[in-house]
Amino acid sequence: MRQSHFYSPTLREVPADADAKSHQLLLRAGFIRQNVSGIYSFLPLGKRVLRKIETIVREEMDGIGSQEVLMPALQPSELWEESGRWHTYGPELMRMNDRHDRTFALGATHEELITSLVRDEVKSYKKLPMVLYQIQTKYRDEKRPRFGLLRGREFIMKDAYSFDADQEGLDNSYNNMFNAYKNVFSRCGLNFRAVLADSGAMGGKDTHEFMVLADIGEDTIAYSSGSEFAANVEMAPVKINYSKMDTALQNKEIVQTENIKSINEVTEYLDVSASECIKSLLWIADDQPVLVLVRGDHEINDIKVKNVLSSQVIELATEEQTREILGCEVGFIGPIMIPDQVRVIADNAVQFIVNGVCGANERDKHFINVNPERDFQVEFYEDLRFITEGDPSPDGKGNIVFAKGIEVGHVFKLGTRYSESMNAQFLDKNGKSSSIIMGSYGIGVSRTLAAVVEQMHDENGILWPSTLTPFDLHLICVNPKKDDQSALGERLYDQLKTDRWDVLYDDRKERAGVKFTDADLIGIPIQIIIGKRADEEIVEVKNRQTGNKAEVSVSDLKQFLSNLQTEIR
Ligand code: 9G3
Repeated sequence: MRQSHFYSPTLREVPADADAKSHQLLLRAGFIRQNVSGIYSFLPLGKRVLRKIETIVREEMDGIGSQEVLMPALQPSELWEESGRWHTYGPELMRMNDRHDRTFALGATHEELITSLVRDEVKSYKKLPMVLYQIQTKYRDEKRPRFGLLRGREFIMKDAYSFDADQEGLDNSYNNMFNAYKNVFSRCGLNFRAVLADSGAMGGKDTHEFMVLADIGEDTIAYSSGSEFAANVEMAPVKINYSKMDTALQNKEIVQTENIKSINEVTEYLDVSASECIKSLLWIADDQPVLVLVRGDHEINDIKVKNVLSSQVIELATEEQTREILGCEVGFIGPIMIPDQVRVIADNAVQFIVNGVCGANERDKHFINVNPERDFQVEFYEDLRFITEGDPSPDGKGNIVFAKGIEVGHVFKLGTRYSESMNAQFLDKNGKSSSIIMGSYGIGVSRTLAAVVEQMHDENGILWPSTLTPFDLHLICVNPKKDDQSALGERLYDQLKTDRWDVLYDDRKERAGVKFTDADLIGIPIQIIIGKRADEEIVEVKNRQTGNKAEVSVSDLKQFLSNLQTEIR
């Protein structure tokens, strides 16, 4: 492709309202242009990369026996009425009416559509398992679209749906998809983690998110430095064999602590460490007061408390609720001598505190030398705290590291959530009718493109991996006005295309500096520069990823390029 005729307008300046690096670079390098907030056009460079990602996705989906379909973006509202979701989604679900005033949703996802498609034809267990997928535009009217393709209102998703006769079948479909996702993101050159994202029963296995590690990411993940363990920070289980210090138990004493409330103030004033303190907070779980205890250096994980109490609603008691129920303000509450109707539960670490400190349930008073079991009882000890960096990984291998992540994939075990409500039944081998067991699996294809740029760029521009680069080679004729340079340029352009390289040829009548800046911005991994030594049939080959340059004679170029290709990431 000749760059003089190629639609890839580069920008010198960083666009004002682009905060994410990928957003800036994709705009500046001429890969995308914004239509309106959250809605983008892919220019030829962007479309080429998009196509390569889609090809990788198709290969991996087809590789596990999924079948590609294409469903409509216009979805009759009746289907969302059947599933009960028409009224659960607010303005994020884009809706419209047709000329006959019938109502439609613009597809944000396709569980309803695909279930209505399958229920009409798939009636026998003999047709199961079946996995269907599509690569299609999705519409979600985000309240705050931002970071370019990372959070758009119209975006490209691969969404797949599995249909099985039983739970074992679903587990199998899920595992196949899980492994296919690992292949997709590895082939895109991404540093990612498959993250336990279960929000239901703690530690359940029914959903994972695929997170690309990047500071711009909106989610915080906890992953192990020594294994593949990774979880949403609020989901990560804490598994530690605490040991009890073997110091002698001292007698409990009450001490005057005038206006000393926070853990920092207590540790400072009483000269103890946070790990010797018992932090007590009153929660209201389904209208029941529950005092939750954690060690002073830990934080209560409200999702874990909610799950362990299997309560519907849980919230921190207000100041006045605390005063009313426990008779004193938050900074001085503790587990000793509290009203019977208040349940007391504690994180596992609390039971190993020796001669600790806790509030005395009296203003300006704390207890010291407090020992669990001797001085207070709890209903139970459980894993109730947030995991922290440095904790041992729950799988026992390595330690926990926190990182920000961009969610590029999400896999769910849906069960019969949609087949029940939309009556997608099949006859099993005994002729009994039951609901099809489903799974749903998404990859943000356009988001993945941006995530690649977030992870692979330097101060001069994008660093495309060889699997996704818009072209294999960037051939640059420094000064087309020089006959020897333009003649060699034309010759090499033809030769390289004949050798089946995908070449972007910068034949523009631009200053050399502009050409080099644009080439580094666009980020094609191999640059071939035709300059002053063209008359000696010598060109310069630059590895964009490492910056290494070499002078190569045209006769050695073919060999040189195939060697270099193996070094390119
Ligand atoms: C909506 C809107 C936004 C949504 C959804 C529905 C997220 C919605 C979850 C999923 C689940 C899976 C298939 C591919 C993988 C993910 N945001 N989700 O259902 F109407 Cl406005 O999309 N769907």
